[in-house]
Amino acid sequence: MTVNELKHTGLKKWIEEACTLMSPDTVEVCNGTQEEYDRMIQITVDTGLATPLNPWLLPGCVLFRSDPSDVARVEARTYIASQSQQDAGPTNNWVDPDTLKKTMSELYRGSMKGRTMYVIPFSMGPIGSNIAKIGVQITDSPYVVANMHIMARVGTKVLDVLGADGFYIPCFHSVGKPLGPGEQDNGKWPCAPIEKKYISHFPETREIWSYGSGYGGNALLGKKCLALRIATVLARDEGWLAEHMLILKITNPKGEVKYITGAFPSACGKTNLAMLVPTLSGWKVETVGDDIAWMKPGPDGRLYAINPEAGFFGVAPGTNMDSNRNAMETIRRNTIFTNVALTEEKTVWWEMIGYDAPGKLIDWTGKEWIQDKNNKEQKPAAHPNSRFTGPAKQCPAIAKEWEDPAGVPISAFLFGGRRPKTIPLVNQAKSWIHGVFMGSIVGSEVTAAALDVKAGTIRRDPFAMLPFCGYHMGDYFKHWLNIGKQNTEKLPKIFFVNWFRKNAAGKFIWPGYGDNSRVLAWIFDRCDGNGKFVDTPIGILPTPDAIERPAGVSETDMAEILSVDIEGWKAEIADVRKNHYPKFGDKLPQELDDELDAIEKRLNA
Ligand code: O2Y
Ligand code: MN
Repeated sequence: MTVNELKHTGLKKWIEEACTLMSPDTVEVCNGTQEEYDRMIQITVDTGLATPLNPWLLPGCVLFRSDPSDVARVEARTYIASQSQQDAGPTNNWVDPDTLKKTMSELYRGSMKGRTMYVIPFSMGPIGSNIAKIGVQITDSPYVVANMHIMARVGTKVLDVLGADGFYIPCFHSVGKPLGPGEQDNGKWPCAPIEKKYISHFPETREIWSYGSGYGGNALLGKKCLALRIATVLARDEGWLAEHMLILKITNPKGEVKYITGAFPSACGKTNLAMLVPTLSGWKVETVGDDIAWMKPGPDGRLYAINPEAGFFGVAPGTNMDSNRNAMETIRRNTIFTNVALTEEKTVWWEMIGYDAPGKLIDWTGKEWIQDKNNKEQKPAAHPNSRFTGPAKQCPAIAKEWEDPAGVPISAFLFGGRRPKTIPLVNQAKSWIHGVFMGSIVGSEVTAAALDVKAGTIRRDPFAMLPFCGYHMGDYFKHWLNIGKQNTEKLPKIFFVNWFRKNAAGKFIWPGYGDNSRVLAWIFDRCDGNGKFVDTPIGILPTPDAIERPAGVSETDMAEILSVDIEGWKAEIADVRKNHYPKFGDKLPQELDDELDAIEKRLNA
């Protein structure tokens, strides 16, 4: 389809204006077909950006190596350009929207010279779902087009739903590397230097402008930019929730089903939990989503969740047959790998894949790499943020409801972090406000490796949304409290979990992974008011015998991870009061301050 053939006049005008500004050689409206995907991959192979992998061992898979300056989301270059700085809040970078648009327009001027502008109509969520939203991304990166094919629903069928005047979120993207006459990428990943990268969000006008990066969350604009930062603003205004949460389907031995969602900061094993293989006999756990959940009240007053994405953009290092068998099975075919190592057999390898490097490798920088296990200083072969982009429908554990346009009814929310001390294995909130309090104090203990803060400090990441909330976080807490005022008896129950408690010897007490199903079973039962519990000053905890112990966890261990550490909690309350809540100023809801006081009072009783 050509731009002229588009039915949506607003969309046509927007594309024409973008063309005038960015001067691409040609424009192509993406149709979302397999032919188009294959052609995008072929273009990147022909320009030396992609290496096709072994068609017998990894059919339909390719490997990309990005520029060393373009390997992750860049929070320092990510902006919420609301009209007033106060609306962006203390946790976001803010620039005046007019100033930012002026700066970025100059960068976009001529930025697509020598390249094709691809117009990608995409749906976040099953096409036509009343929870889904449509975006249109223009980009000059065939790598981005191919990734968007996997991560979202793209093409003509989206334009059909959009019609002649439907609402869409316009998303500009350019890698910021125009080509001269006859020039080609020639194997060099195109991007702009860090000081010219901008990942910008205009919440009032619901626009996204991204410039200078071709990688991940900076460039696949449906994901963090639309499905979280812009969606949080839409959700606030329209009365729903856009959250950084996995979605699980759990079936108990009686065949009863519940759906739960969970928010965890990075490096807490969220993807592994999303694809967990239970060790508890008779229980089944299936995946609905691994990263983002959009939840709206349904006609029966319950919250219904969809996974707005269609693929997984997962971290490769650490993924193996023990940590995440389902992810490993998902990425055996039709997968894009970025910044992992290449083997001589043209397969992929990364640190902690479960076996030693099979001979000589090419590392993520394109250099020869031979594993030297005696050299503790050896640089990794795969970048620590190397990724796979794989279709969710290929996951062996994908739930049959994962594309249900109505969504799935949610029974529980989980919040968690990496907390070696104080926080018990699982703790149910006494009330919705108590649960919002739990979400607001989520965080992980900083390890000795992080040099900018004292080891032992808790790096707070409220609701695991710190880099993803498109407005003032204090107002976001208020929005959560408001959601709790509707249909109170139908609200999901809220739980704080912690798989990372350590003993006096510094060893993890709980084995995690598939054994987390034992905790999920208690949570499942609590949603129906069942499960053995004890009411404590910090929340509702399982009795020590309520959760079936996995191998290697003694009765004493269980008692330890389910104990209430009164002094630890007093210190936690003091830390939240002194170092965390003041950041939100007078936008911190009074209810959360009151909750802090109430817990403290119970601890002192
Ligand atoms: O580094 C990136 O661009 C990707 S970040 C990411 C990718 C998938 C899921 N979650 C995240 C995240 O940062 O939360
Ligand atoms: Mn994420």
